[in-house]
Amino acid sequence: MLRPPCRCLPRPPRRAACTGPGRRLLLSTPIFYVNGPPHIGHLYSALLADALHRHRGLRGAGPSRLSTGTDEHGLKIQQAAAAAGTSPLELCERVSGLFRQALAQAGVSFTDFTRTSQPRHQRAVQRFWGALRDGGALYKGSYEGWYCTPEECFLPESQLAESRDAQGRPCKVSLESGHQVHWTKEENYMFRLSAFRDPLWKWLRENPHAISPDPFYQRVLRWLEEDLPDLSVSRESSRLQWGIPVPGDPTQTIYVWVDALVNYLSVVGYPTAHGEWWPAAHHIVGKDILKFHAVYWPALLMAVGLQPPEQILVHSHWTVRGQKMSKSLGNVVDPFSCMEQYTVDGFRYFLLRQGVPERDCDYYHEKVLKVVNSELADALGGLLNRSTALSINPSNTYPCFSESCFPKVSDSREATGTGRVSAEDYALLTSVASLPLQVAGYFESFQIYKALECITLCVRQTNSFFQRHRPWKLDRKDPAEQLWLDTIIHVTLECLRIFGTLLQPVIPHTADKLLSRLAVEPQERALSSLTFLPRYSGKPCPFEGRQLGPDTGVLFHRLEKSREHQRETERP
Ligand code: ME8
Repeated sequence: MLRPPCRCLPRPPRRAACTGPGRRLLLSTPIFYVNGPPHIGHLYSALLADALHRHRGLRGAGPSRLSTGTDEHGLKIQQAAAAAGTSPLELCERVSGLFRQALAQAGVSFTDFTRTSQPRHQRAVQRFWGALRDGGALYKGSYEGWYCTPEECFLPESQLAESRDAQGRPCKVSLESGHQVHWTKEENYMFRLSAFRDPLWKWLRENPHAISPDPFYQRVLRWLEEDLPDLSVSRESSRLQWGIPVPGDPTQTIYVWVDALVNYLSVVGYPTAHGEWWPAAHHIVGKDILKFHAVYWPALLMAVGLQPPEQILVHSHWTVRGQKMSKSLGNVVDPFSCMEQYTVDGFRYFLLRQGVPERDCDYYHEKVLKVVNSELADALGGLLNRSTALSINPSNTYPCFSESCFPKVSDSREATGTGRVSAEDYALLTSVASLPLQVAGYFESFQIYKALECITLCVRQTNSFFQRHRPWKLDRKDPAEQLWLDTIIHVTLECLRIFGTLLQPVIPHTADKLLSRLAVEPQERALSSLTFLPRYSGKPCPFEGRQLGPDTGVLFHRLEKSREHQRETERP
């Protein structure tokens, strides 16, 4: 292929405009293809972003936005519409609406929903293209190779395998996705990706946390050691009509991945207003689209003189009973029915508690029931229920803490044999007091599942504390016993207040119910002002003596086995 000389590449990226405390942050999910309805994998990406967004809000960490949306152009959508006997526009309207509805129903706190068919986005893409062209990053060349339409990219031989098509004829398929590829030869615009190997390498070496978790960072470094050929960034309009035309050349349509990636800029007002937000962007993406985000996108940005995004947070995939989710296997899990079956918070909790970004995670019905019932219904709900029971707290108020019952010690290891309080009780205080920082650290390092694991451990510890002291056995007529009883309840409610506050980004409805029951006002639910058990340190507690909230109902109802699964297990 003929490569005309490069005019002025690469350009040094501009300095970050938005660093420092209270700074802005753009969180994003991928924009999803509309060739099929949403599934739980899409929801998982959005929930990770949502939990980070909500946690940031509770920390008062500065203005942030959460962008999501739908990727509506390309051959894949054009073909899906033709197969469905509808127009691409009709297909996009319908399926984009489903994505929006699923995310809204799941409580995803998105501030922006981009559709690549929107004129605002299309203008931004054309301007971006103009900047690439003006910077000398594009040239026209004849390109040929194996194109995989479901992945919307050309694949090198090393990523192909031999297979057979539906008619039994030999064909080539993508190693990664198993989809058939087709030999394509076209006149295309090419992007000088090869010129960006060194700048990309430098960027990654200087920013070891730019791609997280680390195994994905290492993967990208390995890619940069391999061949990095130039990238075809347009398709002939005769083949691909459903897309954004190349400015000044109607015979070509802009490659759908360039179109889609620019959504992260168009959403913050590129080409005029993006400076307020860019490059303070954290992209949450699945491992399947890592190369597009960690290699192509930063290179494209550098080519127009912009900085790469601050972070790319990568997660692995959900499988279903050990199998990859796929239309052909008929095992794609519908998020609407999961939310109905497990409740919104139940399903949010399951995905975020069991989803480990570094590795694929498996979904199946019994596992959801087990996790959600044991941790939300029994442990958390049971603790609230027991510690607010009218039989032990008939006044239904937040009881007082007595320093004499729970004397302060400077080191919890010294605390054996101090009256009724045991070393384990002091250990509980230490665990819960350090929980907010621990949880914040895990959110910061994109390990939300670990944050939830720590909270769960503390809930268990609190249950043991309550159980150990058997407050229901205490004699309320005896003033000394009453003081001790009140102290046990006070400590338990304080622990619950911390759990409820920390769980808000993950199970917002349940956390709201819990905090309302504890009479914690909305303005008292932020993480920045969260203080655990102030009375233990001799400080006043604003909750003492408050009337508890009126909703005495069950915090989280146990989930029942679905009828369908009931039948499955009953089969001989
Ligand atoms: O790739 N488990 O869109 P897409 C977890 N339009 N997450 C999964 C998943 C699974 N089994 N399957 C999909 C595209 N995902 C492009 C993106 S962005 C500029 C353009 C999630 O509809 C995961 O985040 O195929 C993955 O990266 C994304 O959905 C792909 O969605």
